[in-house]
Amino acid sequence: MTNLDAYWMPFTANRQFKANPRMLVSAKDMHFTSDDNRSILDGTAGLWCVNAGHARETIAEAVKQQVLRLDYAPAFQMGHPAAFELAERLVKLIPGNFDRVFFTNSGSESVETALKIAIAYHRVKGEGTRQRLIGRVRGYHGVGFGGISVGGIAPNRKVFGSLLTGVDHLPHTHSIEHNAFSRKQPEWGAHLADELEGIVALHDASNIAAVIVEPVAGSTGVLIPPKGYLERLRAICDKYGILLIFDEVITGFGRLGSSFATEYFGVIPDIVTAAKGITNGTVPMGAVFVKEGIYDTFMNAPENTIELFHGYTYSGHPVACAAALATLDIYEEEKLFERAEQMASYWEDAVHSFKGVQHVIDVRNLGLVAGIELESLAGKPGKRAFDCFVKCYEKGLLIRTTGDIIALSPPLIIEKEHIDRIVEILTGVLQEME
Ligand code: PXG
Repeated sequence: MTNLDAYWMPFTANRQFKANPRMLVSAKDMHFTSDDNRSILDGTAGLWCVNAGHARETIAEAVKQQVLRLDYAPAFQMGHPAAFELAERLVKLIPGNFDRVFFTNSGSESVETALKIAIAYHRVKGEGTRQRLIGRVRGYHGVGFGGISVGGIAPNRKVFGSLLTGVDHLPHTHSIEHNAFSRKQPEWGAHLADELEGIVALHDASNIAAVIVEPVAGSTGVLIPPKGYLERLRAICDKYGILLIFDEVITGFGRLGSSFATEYFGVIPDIVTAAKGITNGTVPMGAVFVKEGIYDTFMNAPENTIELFHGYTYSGHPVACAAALATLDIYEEEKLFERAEQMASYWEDAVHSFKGVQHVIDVRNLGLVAGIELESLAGKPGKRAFDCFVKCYEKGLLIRTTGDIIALSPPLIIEKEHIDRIVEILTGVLQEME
């Protein structure tokens, strides 16, 4: 038996886990296999990343070939073909006029990169006072200091000191009172975008660099934007020359049944962050897309100067690029984004069948995402959902929970029978739970 002591596990109750480990040893398509040789249906695409399903042969082959051909090339002042090819493919995939991509290794790094680009962009334009960043309550933007500062999840912030200065937050848009059991976008809440006007009035537009939001907030419990909300944010940012950043780490690469949320909602931000599904979760990688004009603004410095003092040893790593190119091929050949769109109505009906099941106080959905909110046990927030997670795992289903919200986000290759199975297991667990 492997010794579990040395590994300090991320975002995990370490002692609880090590006392009763849940160990996955292999995976194929829609299923994991656990160390006690049980098949576990993947209701979460890993952590929202394995959009094309597990263990895809063509990605494995592309990775192997890349390691043998060119395992690594320095990322600074040197290049290799796959990074340029991938960037070209990505800007063609995303709608709107995004014309450049900066590569990172995770969603968190994409967020830090986007925030830094936003502040530096205003400075090179001669508006160096624009330094403030506006996030949103309940926002999740990874775990870098920038990301937790603009993020709005107290436990992710409170023990980490003074964070970034000059940050403010919009209110979140979640309201069970007004929007419980909405299908797709809820009706109530577009006016919450107008809170940005108040923030601008307080700090003055000349001091604000960017607003960052998740178009659909994922890890904070599946918060779907109210109808008209994102449009209003866009309009207010335009009015004051503030850059709008969409954090699409979860919503990118087909999750909503479109390439990006940007396409789904028809609202085009200035910067988009991505990661996760870019390589189907096989090799760490992230990307930041910038709208036409942003890159060009940086190109006014003398030609021999480095225009942006930012980057990672592994920006555009050859193996990540190879995995991403093979992943994009799968998305395209199997039309997985369209497939997700087609499956979304069956998914919607299925998850809304949780309405009326005991403990369930809300169900919300969009694309192949669903949030099922449970009533908390008195004095024990999060316990009911976590117990549900453990019981589902025992019965062969992987779900994610945050607080007392269950988040479902299966691989886009999911079949109706898998959806039925998710509903069957989860309903059974909820019915037998305290
Ligand atoms: N932005 C968003 C919107 C995310 O969802 C990140 C940034 C950070 O990405 P990295 O690659 O640095 O982890 C994320 C990550 C969950 C869950 O269960 C969600 C994430 C990560 C782990 C778990 O909801 N999102």
